[in-house]
Amino acid sequence: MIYANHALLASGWARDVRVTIDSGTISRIEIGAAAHATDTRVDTLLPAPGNLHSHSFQRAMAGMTERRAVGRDSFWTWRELMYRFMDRLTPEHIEAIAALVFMEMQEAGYAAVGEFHYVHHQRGGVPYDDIAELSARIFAAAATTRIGLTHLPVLYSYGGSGKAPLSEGQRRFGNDVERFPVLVDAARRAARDLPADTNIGIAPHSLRATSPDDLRAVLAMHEAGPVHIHIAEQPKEVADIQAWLGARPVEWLLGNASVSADWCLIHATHMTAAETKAMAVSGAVAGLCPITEANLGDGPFNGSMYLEAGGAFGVGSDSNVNISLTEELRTLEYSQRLRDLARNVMVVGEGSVGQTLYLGAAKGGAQALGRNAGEIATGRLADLTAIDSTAPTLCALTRDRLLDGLVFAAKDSIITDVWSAGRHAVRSGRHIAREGIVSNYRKAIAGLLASV
Ligand code: NGQ
Ligand code: ZN
Repeated sequence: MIYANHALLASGWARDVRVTIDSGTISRIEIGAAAHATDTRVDTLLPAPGNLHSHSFQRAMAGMTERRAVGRDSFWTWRELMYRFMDRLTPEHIEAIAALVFMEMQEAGYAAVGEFHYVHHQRGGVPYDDIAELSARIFAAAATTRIGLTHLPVLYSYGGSGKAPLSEGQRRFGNDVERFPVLVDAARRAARDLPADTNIGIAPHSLRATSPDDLRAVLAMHEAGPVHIHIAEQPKEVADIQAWLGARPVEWLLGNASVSADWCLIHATHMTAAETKAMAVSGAVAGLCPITEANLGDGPFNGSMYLEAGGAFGVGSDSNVNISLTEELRTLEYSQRLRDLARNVMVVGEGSVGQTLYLGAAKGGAQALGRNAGEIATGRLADLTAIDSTAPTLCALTRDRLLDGLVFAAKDSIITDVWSAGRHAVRSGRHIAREGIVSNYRKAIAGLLASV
């Protein structure tokens, strides 16, 4: 049982709240209750958002691509460096990095992650003996950290739009539409021992890494669950797709696939007003990754118009160059302010920007991950985070301003506890398996550097 001095329930703020959890799900909420001696006591309880987009392995190259090479720096040159780094990773590296990343996510207040998993094969592109070896490594990392996992095996068949062949650096990603379902089935079997809140979806990587026919084929095979796709992140990508398919990426996708609430469109940075409104109406979630989008020079999302049109959104840490939920939300809002020379953009009408962003990301994140979560209510998964509202950063704020303080003013050290479907993984601000995870990571990185 959790006892919170304050809790932000689906029905609003409440005091002296006792939350009962049964098999990972919230079974009872008592308001104005007395604490029992055995309760876990926290100051302020919030729904914990899911992180809807991650490529965990990229964490290990954070800080390695921030040196200027004149005339040679763009998203596309970053991608070359990333491919080169990725090529040296072994299954052991991938598991150790993923465990560190998932732990850091939980310490940042995320209860769950959507791992957009596209490194499948050995160097050169030959599958491992177990075709889902690297999915199994992600599962092992999820088990170690106890994070809620939505695994998204990726179909990546081409090197660029117009069915260009895979480049040397992309061989480890490659599957065709025949082999892809074999991989997904193997991943499903390997995930059987994970907790019941584990979910498996599919992810056609992007329009440029698939083809209209292949996309149709994998969607026809996919019975239920999340569908994630990268879309319209870079101007060159928009121009290439337009030249090939005769429409802009979001325009093409909305016109040619039955995009619905099961879908998550990652980035969707470059959209016309018509695309923005149509995407909002589709019910899909915009998977925004503001820190990575800033880091890679993608541009600002059309946030104000999308929100105005009622669009669903969530956030992801994508390249994991920095893992911070509050910073993702803050960067999203600041990208709008810098573009519009305005303040308090990401809210419809009047009200709290922090609360709009935080609760919006909790709701949209849960939707994108296919998790029955996103708010504190009976029947929902116990994806919960606790913060200390008595800390100097927040102690002056009334409840209706608390999430503004959290998003704009606080450091992640304000987070005291995190539960992933009731699994209490972060206590007193630290992950319970931190020591072992960090020492494994250090060993893996030492091995990686020695192999160069
Ligand atoms: C990714 N990253 O899947 O990690 C991509 C780069 C690619 C972003 N789009 C790889 N930010 O596009 O092939
Ligand atoms: Zn991505």
